[in-house]
Amino acid sequence: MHAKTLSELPHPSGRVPLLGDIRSVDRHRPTQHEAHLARELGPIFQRLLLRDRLVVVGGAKLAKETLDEQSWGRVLVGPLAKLREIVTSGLFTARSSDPLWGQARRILTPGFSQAAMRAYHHAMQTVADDLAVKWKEDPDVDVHSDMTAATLEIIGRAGFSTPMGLLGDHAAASQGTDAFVAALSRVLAWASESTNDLPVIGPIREVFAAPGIRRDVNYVRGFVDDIIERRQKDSSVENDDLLGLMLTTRDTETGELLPVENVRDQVLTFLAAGHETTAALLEVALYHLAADPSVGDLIVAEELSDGAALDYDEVVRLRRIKALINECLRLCPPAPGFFRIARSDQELGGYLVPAGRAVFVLSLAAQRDPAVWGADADEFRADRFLGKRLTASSPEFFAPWGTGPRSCIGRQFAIHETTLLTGALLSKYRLTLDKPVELRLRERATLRPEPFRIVATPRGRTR
Ligand code: MNH
Repeated sequence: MHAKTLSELPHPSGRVPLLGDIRSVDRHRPTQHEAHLARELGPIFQRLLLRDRLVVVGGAKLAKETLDEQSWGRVLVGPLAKLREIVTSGLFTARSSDPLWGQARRILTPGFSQAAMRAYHHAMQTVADDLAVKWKEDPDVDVHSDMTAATLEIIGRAGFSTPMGLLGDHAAASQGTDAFVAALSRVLAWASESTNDLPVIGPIREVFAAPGIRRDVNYVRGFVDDIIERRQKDSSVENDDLLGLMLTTRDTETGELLPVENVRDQVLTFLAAGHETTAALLEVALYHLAADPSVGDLIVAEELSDGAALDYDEVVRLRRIKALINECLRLCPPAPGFFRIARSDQELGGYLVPAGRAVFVLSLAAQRDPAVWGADADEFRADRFLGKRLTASSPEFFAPWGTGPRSCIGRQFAIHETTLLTGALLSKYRLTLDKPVELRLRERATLRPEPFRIVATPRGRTR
């Protein structure tokens, strides 16, 4: 058996001498474009940008092979490498070899246990209640802005015991949170777009963007410092939330506390990683519920018939909503892919991937691969995951939370908040689209719906 070299991989047509496959670059929707290319070019292909060859793995079978931790590992390239310039050693952007990564992961893991979710439930519930009140006053819902507010409030109230001033009674206390959201989103856009630029264009753009970005980064850091300082001064808060863990827990292995500069990186990481992805997921779920209200009617009839507030255990048992959320994660993974690096020479789909070479695993394509998901792979079917148990040996590729030791630490947190919010809102409101719109996704390191509106009509309380 002789494997072919990566230079022999199929590539998009229209390759230009010297510049490579520039015609195939869609700066604003790069991963959606790559998912199209995967249908055309097969389960593994290349995109050449000047001298950089991006190897894209979009077939379920090959993508699944890269999950093997013996042969493949995680690597910081692409937008992640860019974000390192801003948050050097937060959990997301720290190298696995950085001792601070292991230390922070060990310190923070109890903050995501089942017991911790039970403790966060109430704070999450208050956000669901605030949203329900807001929708009662104004049933014409701007989904993007409400989900940004809800997810930031949840990470703020549950994770940092700090209301963010975006919803509810706290809205009056809004202290620069809107400016924080705007600055953070510009920074994320910068990190993602500059990665997709050709290297020749990149540095020029960066020079122009630099003063603005620097101002945004400083603003975001100041906002985070305020949260930390307020906690350090306030002895009335119990230190049992994420911020408390970061500031007061010693690592079991090293006996060390996290350095304060690192806590800064972590708070920013959780505010960013915790809201943008979860908001994207909620928006996709609300879109599908509003596009076909019968789906929500069925869920309400089966799981939410009494319309009462949901306690922790009830949320855990909402299997139809969980299935719906998994279907949203499959079709529109907020993190559309991740990088894997070959630990030793690997053969992938008949090609030799030499040790140290990174490939981009495109979940967005592999989670829609008809070879394993069936002919209706592109269709939204709310009950596709009902009663389905995926294991390591199932043929289906499904990795919206990433893989291995660097997979999402916030997974249970995100699942609990999306299930609770969806359940709470659905039990009170019937959702519809005011006019038919397509779900369009924009990319800013995450895959997130473009803004759309839904109408929230109170359900009759007669049932
Ligand atoms: Mn999250 C890592 C997806 C919600 C905090 N997250 C990852 C990775 C994926 C991911 C994929 C791995 C990326 C990679 O390998 O390059 N995360 C999601 C999705 C949602 C999400 C789809 C919601 C939906 N994440 C959250 C929430 C939090 C969070 C909520 C915090 C409260 N995620 C993280 C952190 C990491 C991470 C921190 C980095 C973990 C590590 O490297 O140790």
